[in-house]
Amino acid sequence: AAIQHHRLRILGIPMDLGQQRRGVDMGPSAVRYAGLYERLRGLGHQVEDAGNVPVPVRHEAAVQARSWTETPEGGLHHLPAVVQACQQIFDAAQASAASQEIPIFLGGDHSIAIGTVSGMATAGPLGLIWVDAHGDFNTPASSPSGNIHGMPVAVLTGRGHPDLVDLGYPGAKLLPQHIVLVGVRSLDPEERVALAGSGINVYTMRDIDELGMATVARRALSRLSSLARIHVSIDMDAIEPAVAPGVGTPVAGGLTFREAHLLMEILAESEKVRSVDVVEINPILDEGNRTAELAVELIASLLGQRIL
Ligand code: EXY
Ligand code: MN
Ligand code: MN
Ligand code: MN
Repeated sequence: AAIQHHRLRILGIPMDLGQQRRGVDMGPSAVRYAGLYERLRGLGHQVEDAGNVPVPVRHEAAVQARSWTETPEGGLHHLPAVVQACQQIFDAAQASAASQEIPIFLGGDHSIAIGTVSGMATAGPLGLIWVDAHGDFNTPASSPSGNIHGMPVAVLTGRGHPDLVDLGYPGAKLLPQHIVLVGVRSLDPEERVALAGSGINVYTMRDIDELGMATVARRALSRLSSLARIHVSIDMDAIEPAVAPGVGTPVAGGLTFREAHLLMEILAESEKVRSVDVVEINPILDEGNRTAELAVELIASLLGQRIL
């Protein structure tokens, strides 16, 4: 079948407050420099780069004055600043959800997905495919770090700090059976127990090793077969760190280059992809700009690029 052309909106979110390392706020620039706009235009899509959503800077005076840095509130680092930024992200995503366009959200750390997914969920039932080495299913009680980027999947199902859970509108944004995790290989002890009992569909690296990515990708889609709209959240640490070294929390044993592309290609064929996050790229830790360059190729595969 011929490639479907869409209106695409690129939105940068230079968020680094959901974790401790510096540099992930440069992710949007890295992906832009890697040629995202041109690549998507080249596929025939109509593309608009809408610039960046404002995110408080770590050492900004206002952030300091309101103790938005250094002091975890209720154990969560930078909670008020993350909530403020996610509210703006929510507003932008909600506007996109109400239009015909497909937004491409460039993180930033994975805490941005609290805003992107919540905003996209305002337009009706939404399936979520979360591609990640991690479960991102911690709560303030289970988190070993207090880092909000380890919590967004829990938050979206209604578990966690109320300021995060009630972002945009009160309560859970997604049903657990409408969430699929792919690429998982690093869970904290309590996170693991909670995830196993949650009803979320989890495909670990072992599942991918045993079944192959084609089967995993098709099963993931069949789990979401009742839904017409899917959000794909790509944490670049899902990919093998030798292939995607520019991430803050690398874990060995990740997706190969082709496994990652095959997943995108099969998801593209569903013609249900309504929105995309690409997160956790840290250019300071990268070799050249190869992780952002890979991200551009994966987004292209997700939006219709094919080999033949
Ligand atoms: N599970 C760990 C924590 O909660 O601190 C590490 C989380 C890393 C989250 C990343 C980016 O997907
Ligand atoms: Mn993540
Ligand atoms: Mn991760
Ligand atoms: Mn493998």
